[in-house]
Amino acid sequence: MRPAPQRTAWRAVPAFPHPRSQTLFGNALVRRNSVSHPPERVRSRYRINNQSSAHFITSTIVEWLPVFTTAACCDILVRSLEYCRREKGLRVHAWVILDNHFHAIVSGLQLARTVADLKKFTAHEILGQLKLEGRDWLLNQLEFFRAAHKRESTHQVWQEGVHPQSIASDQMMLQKLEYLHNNPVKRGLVASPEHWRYSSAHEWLTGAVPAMRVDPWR
Ligand code: NI
Repeated sequence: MRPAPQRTAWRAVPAFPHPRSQTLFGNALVRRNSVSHPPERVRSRYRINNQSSAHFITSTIVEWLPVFTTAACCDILVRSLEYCRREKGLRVHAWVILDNHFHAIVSGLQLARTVADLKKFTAHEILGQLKLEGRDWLLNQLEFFRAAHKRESTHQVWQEGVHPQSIASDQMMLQKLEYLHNNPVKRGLVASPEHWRYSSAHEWLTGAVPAMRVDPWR
């Protein structure tokens, strides 16, 4: 059932621009898709109800296990996002991969379905890559923590759900961009968001902040 439109007398936050309009965030042109689709059935506490709006999503490895510690594992996720963009109409507005989870701001038709497929596909690919890398401890953990109802596979890579949050305004978009791109900084891995290879920060920010200034030569 479609939720009834909220009746508010006024809004503190300006609404997202008209469906046909485009908004510039940093260097990226963000457009809201005006076509609406019925909600997808997904097994999650949260649901993507409004298929046409951009969503902030988070997907986490079971038990927060550190899977994305090699470039090959990160590249599986990047390639899969690119595939969904090319073949499934997914729009990726921002993304970041950390060792045990990733965040993205995405939009597009059939969003819930596309993201579910992406998780399923990357889980399979990641297991193959972990075997190739001989990461047996990790594989054993992914096997041990497989949910009991997941009978179709021997391992579980991703936790269920993506905790989607609909981006309701430009202000919320900027807040989520800030949060997303600052993940590696908060962990102390890089001095500035754009130093992290596996994120879209370099597309949004100009000017790097070095961890330490060096002395001039000569
Ligand atoms: Ni995070």
